Amino acid sequence: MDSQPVADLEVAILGAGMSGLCMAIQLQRAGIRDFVVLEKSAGIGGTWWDNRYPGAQVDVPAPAYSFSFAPNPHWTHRFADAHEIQAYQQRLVEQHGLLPHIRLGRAVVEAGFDAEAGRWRLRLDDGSALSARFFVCSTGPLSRPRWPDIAGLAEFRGHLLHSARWPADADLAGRRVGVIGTGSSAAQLVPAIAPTAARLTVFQRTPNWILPRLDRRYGRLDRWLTRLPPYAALARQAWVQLLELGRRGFDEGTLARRLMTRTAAAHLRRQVADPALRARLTPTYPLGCKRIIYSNDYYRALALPRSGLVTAPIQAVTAGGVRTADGHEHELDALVCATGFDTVRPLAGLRITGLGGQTLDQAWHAGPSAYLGLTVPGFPNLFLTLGPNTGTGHTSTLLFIEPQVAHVLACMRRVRREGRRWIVVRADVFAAQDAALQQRLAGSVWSHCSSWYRDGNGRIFAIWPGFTAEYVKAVRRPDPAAYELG
Ligand code: N01
Repeated sequence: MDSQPVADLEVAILGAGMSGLCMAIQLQRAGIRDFVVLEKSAGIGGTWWDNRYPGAQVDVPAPAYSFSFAPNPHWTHRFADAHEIQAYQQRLVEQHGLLPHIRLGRAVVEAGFDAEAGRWRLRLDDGSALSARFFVCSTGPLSRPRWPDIAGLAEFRGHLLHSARWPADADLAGRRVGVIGTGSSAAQLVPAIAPTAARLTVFQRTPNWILPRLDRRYGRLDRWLTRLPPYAALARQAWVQLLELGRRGFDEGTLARRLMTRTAAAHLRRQVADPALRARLTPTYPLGCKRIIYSNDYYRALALPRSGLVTAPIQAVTAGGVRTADGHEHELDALVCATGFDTVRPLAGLRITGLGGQTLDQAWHAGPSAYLGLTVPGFPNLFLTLGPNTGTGHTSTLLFIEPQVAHVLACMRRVRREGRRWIVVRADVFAAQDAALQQRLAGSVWSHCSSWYRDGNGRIFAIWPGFTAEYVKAVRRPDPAAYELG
């Protein structure tokens, strides 16, 4: 790939994950070929490049985890694994001729808006610079691993790993392994490593709600049918509608909620025979508050003879393992931190300066927020995909990406068509939308526990509270009155 610094471009995209690739494809379709995709990792895929721990899979059905314009006849299961998804992304890159636009292993360290020229000026970690009229940050909320704030972590002499930075050569077979965390990542990697570990100890701070995973293998017929565009579109749409019904499960008093809670309780009863273990695995917060886990083998992995669940709080990590508050020393050869992501500071490490010298960190002093998750007052020609409050707990994130990209393109077209230098969201429009959103989130299911959806003050900054259709309608075509041009 080209290692020369590029100069003046129309668009710079940060991140070669799902949303960055979608942006690049749609730019090309719109006839805008003067763009670059800057990716800090050594490969394509974003979260699917980074999260390659054993057992990594998506938890929405694959037909809905494909773009509407790119059905994938290669899925082998309803729930695709990380390798298949990364291969899908790689194929998108090849089919759409994106390779010449992608610069791997390049991180942007500084981005400043030059209001006079109407351009973003970017500085990269290799010292090179470029400018682009539009800057699209497609880094998503789950790109920066969060290490646990536990005393002594640096003292550990065994193999220390994070689920989101899994080394390809990690081999935990025959080792005494500890796993900190019980979220989606842990629920997938624990069953994958439990059968071969000498001993597996899971350190649980909070139990989670787990629903069965209704997986199935896709056979030759499925794959043949998916090559027929009407079938692929129908199958995708059927899943989209079914998943949308699940959104009701997050509302108090609904039938969907009762069904989901009962199913999760029955799943636990069926899979865990020991009442004492079952009690320790029973959540004390309402279903849906944290991300729901879909697994058929997590509970079973915990019940294996060489597995153990520790619920005593961790006091410290020591050179030889983990010490818990009950005074127990758990000796370990490897310690896996499945402790999630720094979602509160999604663009930390990159200084973004908008109008009047204001940095994005300053604008976000009370936490990340953006108009419909996409644009920030004071930051012209800057767009976020999968930005604040566009996460979803019930459906495919790709359903949010496509309308976001359509919105961004419409804004770009408007600037070009009207011969202007920049476009920026009106501060009053943003403030009104954000206030309404926060009002709606207050008292919602997500306000009843701590999770990566909330910051330290309890503000819910990551999740979209409504149905997908509502978001799509609000976003697909930008309201011209919401924006100012300069
Ligand atoms: O991270 P998490 P994740 N001491 O933040 C615990 C997506 N995803 O990587 O709940 C002890 O959910 C923490 O405990 P608690 C998906 O959106 C999707 O698992 O804070 N424990 C928790 O148990 C998901 O929601 C898939 O009490 C500590 C865990 O670490 C998101 O990524 C697969 C601790 C962190 O859970 C994040 O999931 C994987 C400490 N100091 C991920 N600090 C799919 O299937 C943290 N914990 C698509």
